[in-house]
Amino acid sequence: MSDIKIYSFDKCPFAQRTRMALIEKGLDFELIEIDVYNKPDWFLEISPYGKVPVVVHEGRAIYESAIINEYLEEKYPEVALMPDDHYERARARIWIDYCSNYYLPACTRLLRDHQDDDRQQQNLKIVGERLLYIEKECFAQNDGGVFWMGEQLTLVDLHYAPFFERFGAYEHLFDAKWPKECRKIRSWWDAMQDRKSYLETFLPTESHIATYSNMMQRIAS
Ligand SMILES: N[C@@H](CCC(=O)N[C@@H](CS)C(=O)NCC(=O)O)C(=O)O
Repeated sequence: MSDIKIYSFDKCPFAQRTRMALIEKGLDFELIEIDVYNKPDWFLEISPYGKVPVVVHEGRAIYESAIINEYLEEKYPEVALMPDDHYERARARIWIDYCSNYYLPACTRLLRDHQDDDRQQQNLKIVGERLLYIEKECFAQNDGGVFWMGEQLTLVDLHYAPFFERFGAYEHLFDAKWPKECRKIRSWWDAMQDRKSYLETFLPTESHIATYSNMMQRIAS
């Protein structure tokens, strides 16, 4: 039996990040599916925020996907998912932060404001601008390699991938579009979709459309 347990929910993009990290690192783990809409009482004892993902390792719980992934990186460095160079590591963390504080909030506003045409037009513009920023300030600065940090797949790729997977649902529901200049992001996304870690964790666009439609109904009521 594995000594890593991950408490997850198949539709959760944050849990997907951590499942992808475990798979990329080739670690054995036990996957425990939690229905986040109907959480068992015992789950609240190991998840202080009541959220997935939680990893229990050596009998102790670790939560928050970005922190779990850093923990796995430090504990299991054999398959490295962060650059060696200190500056590049800092750069990787800046892009992880950009996802959490800029890219993802821009996408989340699409769900929140879908009934307000003016705000939604502004939101779509901001999503496009953030994609262009990533293309120019990150991908265009790399010497080579298809990944976010260049040649090496890192935690940055895993941090963003679940939200690019969901872009098809933004296209369908909100008419979101990738700026055509985002060619390097496109190549990245093509490469990511071939990864075993993606193929074992992704859900089809129809599933995301249904999830977001339900979420929007809940927000509206
Ligand atoms: N910042 C957290 C976010 C995790 C999160 O929001 N998980 C959602 C599912 S996608 C959840 O467990 N929601 C249950 C709840 O809030 O009650 C992380 O990165 O791990």
